[in-house]
Amino acid sequence: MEEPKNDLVKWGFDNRFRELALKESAEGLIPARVIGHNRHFYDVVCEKGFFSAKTSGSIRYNSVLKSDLPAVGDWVMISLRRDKSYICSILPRKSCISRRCSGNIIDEQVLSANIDIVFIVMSLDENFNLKRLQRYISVAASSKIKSVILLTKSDLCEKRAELLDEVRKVAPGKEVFAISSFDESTEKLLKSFVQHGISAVFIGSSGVGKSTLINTISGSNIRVTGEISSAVRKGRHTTSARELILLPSGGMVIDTPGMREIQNWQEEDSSGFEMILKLSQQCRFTDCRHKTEPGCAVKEAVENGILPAETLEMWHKQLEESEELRQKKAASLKILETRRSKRRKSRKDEN
Ligand SMILES: Nc1nc2c(ncn2[C@@H]2O[C@H](COP(=O)(O)OP(=O)(O)OP(=O)(O)O)[C@@H](O)[C@H]2O)c(=O)[nH]1
Ligand SMILES: [Mg+2]
Ligand SMILES: [Zn+2]
Repeated sequence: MEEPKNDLVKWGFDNRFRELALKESAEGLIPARVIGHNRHFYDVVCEKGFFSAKTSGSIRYNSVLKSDLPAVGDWVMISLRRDKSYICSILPRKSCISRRCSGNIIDEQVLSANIDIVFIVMSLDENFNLKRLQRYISVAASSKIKSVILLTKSDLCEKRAELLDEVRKVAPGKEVFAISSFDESTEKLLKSFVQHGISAVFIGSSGVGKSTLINTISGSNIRVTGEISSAVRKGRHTTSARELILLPSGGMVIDTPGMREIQNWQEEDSSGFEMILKLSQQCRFTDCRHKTEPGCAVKEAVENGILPAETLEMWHKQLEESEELRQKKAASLKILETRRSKRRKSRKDEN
């Protein structure tokens, strides 16, 4: 009797990926989704079940940026062998959330791939910070993925209506919810977004309640959260790896470790700053930078309390960073490409 096949559709395998996979399947490769990653192995799911796989030599040798390597959420083509499995190629991503790794060479790190919805999580306690929120919004927006803002720990907050208002100003048109992770209504709310075949990712600082929300939506304690380990007095438990989880009710969620800071990999994105763009049409000068120019409608809006000062501050910062990023990216790419060709050459010499 043939073994029952793992239905990849519930893992998000749609017609787009099916077509892409068909093109590559000639070499005996089969499609799989990366659902976890540790230092040496990738956990993948395919029609035949769950496996642990390594990247093939060609992926390793041909990657220039970190983003050329598989990430959680990626659809990949694997060769299944009895002893070892290899990831041989990555199917083109339909979307991804990336951040910039900085250092001397800047590089793109993909946090998760093939995502349909991003939950930006911020708690209504000391963690509340509009600038950080703006940053997350712009990261999600530049990846062209729908984002929803979840303000957690509303049970601990007395100024909830006030804070909600502030967030709405920073994120006009976005869906914003003030919730408590433990409320029954929260499960329903999350499920209304994460339906069959949909992949959602939770991002936000450490301790804001991402893993708790994942437990809530899955209706079980599959994730270890801060609370559980404080009970055994081992200090706060924080999530340490990205992992894609299939929900019993359908849909998938990715838990991510809290990030202290997220820096955008993409340059210049006006998403989240729509209000500034609109206002700037009324500035006296068409090239107004909204700094010291007279007749600036944007600065006026800040003075009148229509536009949060933080938003304008973030806009200026983003413009500066964009310019810097553009220059650094170009320089880094050169260095990385040189490295790659050297590596190729030494490999040829070896053979
Ligand atoms: N009062 C209250 N506490 C919450 C709520 N949501 C989460 N918590 C608590 O906040 C703490 C941290 O929650 P986690 O879910 O571990 O936070 P996290 O975002 O996954 O943190 P990292 O894994 O470090 O990124 C735990 O003690 C939770 O019980 C909430 O809505 N209200
Ligand atoms: Mg966590
Ligand atoms: Zn202006």
